[in-house]
Amino acid sequence: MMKRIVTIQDISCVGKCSLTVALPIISAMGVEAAVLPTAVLSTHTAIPGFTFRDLTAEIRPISEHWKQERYTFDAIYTGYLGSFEQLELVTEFMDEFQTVRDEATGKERPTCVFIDPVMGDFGRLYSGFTPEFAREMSRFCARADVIVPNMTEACWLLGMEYLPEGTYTENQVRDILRRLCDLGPKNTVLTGTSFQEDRVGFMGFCAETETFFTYMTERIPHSFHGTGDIFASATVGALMNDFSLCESLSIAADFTLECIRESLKDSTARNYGVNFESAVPYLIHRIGK
Ligand code: PXL
Repeated sequence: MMKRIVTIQDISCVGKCSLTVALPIISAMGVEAAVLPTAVLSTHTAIPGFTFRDLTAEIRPISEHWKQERYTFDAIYTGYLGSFEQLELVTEFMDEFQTVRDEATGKERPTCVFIDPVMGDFGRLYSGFTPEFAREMSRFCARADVIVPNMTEACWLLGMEYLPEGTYTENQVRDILRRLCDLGPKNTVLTGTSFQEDRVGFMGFCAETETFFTYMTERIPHSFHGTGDIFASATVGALMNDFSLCESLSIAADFTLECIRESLKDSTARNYGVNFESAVPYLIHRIGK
């Protein structure tokens, strides 16, 4: 039986982020991806002049229709969310869609809640986000099975000063991960973690088993927009293919590196995102499909 997830985030029409990467990656991994678009933008917000049409008013009617049709989801994956009201409505959505029905047995099991608390990078919030929103996002994260902030987002979630790369130790990251789990999520993963200039990866903490896990890959000294969304989408896809959390994150980290390599190979690559399309065959092979 094919798994079905719903991803809740904006659609940036050009720019290879949010839904335009989540959909193809998750579908390619053999998982049905339903979408609940929260806004339509001409491009992501790093490109000057972007348009923005809010779709908050659609969240409840869409969810009511799905409820009537008795659709359930194996996972709810949230990315970029733009307002307090959206956080509230998506929390309500999670209350409504807490379980998934196994069509074969008719039994219900919990829906996996995967939250990427998209808010910023390099110590700064993206255009339109405020410290108050970050505080609300930390409450929103409480119900997650997995959250995947980068260091900027982790610091905003905890209300602490940003720790730039090269200034933090492994012990400090462990402390951040424990404190993030104290907010409520079952597993916390810090992305883009680096303790050595030429290596980058993730470090995670599972609250239930009180265990840390780490995975580092080669670092390519280039920064690309949208890689966080690619990483999160591939992790959700791998989880839905029954890989463990740490395996899923490692697959996603390797895939993200492959995407960056593909972009660098291509001198015509557009600079608003990576050539993830060329790396999809690698990903499918990597998960044994
Ligand atoms: O990649 C995260 C993201 C998603 N959606 C929108 C964004 C960004 C990052 O800037 O602007 C609209």
